[in-house]
Amino acid sequence: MSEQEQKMSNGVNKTIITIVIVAVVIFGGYILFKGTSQTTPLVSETSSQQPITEPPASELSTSEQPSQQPPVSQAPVVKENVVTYTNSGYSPSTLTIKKGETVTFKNQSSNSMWTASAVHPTHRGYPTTGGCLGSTFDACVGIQPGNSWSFKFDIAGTWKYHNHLNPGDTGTIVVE
Ligand SMILES: [Cu+2]
Repeated sequence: MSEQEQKMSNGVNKTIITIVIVAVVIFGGYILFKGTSQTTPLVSETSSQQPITEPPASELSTSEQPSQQPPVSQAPVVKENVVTYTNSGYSPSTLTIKKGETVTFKNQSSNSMWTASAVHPTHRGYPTTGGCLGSTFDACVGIQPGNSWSFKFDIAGTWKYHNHLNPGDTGTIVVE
């Protein structure tokens, strides 16, 4: 009787110990698995999201800059100094240009336009000689409606002019 009880109690103890060991192993393995499964996704998410979002932003900014630069560099090349003459007179009445630049006088009036340096009628305001009357700043002929006449200003100063055929219409070119 006592031997059987001891055998039975030993058997019960062995199964309890085995269950406890198995439970510890399973529980421990679950904690290890849960611990590693929580830390690894956090590291992989943050490290994988940053490289994906950052490179396209830098690639877009570098690819947009070259396409925006050419129009900016082309704009200063196209510069034209134009004074329009209508039945109301010269417009703009005062035009400021750089030394060496050319001004084109466009006749959009219904009459001829003889642009010439002040002062009527001698035309000697602009300090050059060799013109038909005085200064070379002189169209020396009536420009027909729809046509234009250009003059290159090589001397800095404030130069007044007028329409020799209608001296009341005047304007000013400021050469810097
Ligand atoms: Cu004149």
